[in-house]
Amino acid sequence: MKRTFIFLPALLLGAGCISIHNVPDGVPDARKNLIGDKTRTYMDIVEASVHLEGDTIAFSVETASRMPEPREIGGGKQVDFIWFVDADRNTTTGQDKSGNDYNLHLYMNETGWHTSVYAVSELSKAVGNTPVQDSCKYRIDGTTLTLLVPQRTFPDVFFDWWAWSMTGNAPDWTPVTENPVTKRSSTKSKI
Ligand SMILES: [Ca+2]
Repeated sequence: MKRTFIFLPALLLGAGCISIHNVPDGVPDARKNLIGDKTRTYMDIVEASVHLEGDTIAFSVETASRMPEPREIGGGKQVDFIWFVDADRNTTTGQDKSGNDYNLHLYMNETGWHTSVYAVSELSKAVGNTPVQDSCKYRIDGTTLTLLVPQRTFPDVFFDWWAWSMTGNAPDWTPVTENPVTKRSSTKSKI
């Protein structure tokens, strides 16, 4: 945590912004790369980014088209946008071989938008600051979807991350559709 207090003020002064990730305008992702139902262009991630906003970390994706309204999507359907965080940037620790310690879900079904933060590794479970279901803020701004997770959730602001969209939590809505995971990025490489 010590590095946090050294580097963030420098960023604020030097850049005039609070971006903490390696590409200020985000990590691009291929357009029209959905697997499954390619007409669900609202799931097609074209850019992903992570920024610090006050005492929260903002996880965003931009999609190829606007998400439908919850009432339009109908019963039995659900779209999850998920950001994975490898908190110790070590692929040998985590939920699986990608090294993810946290899975951050912003998802929509017929009841509306919801948030879930999962601590999925021994490391993240030991931190113990995991937000409870639906306690995180979020923004739906046109084709930009943002999940705001308290910074205290994570042991450090420096971590690896990548994003995914999928309908795997609505398996009866066929075909199950996904935007394959975006390129792995790091909030540290710029610093
Ligand atoms: Ca895409």
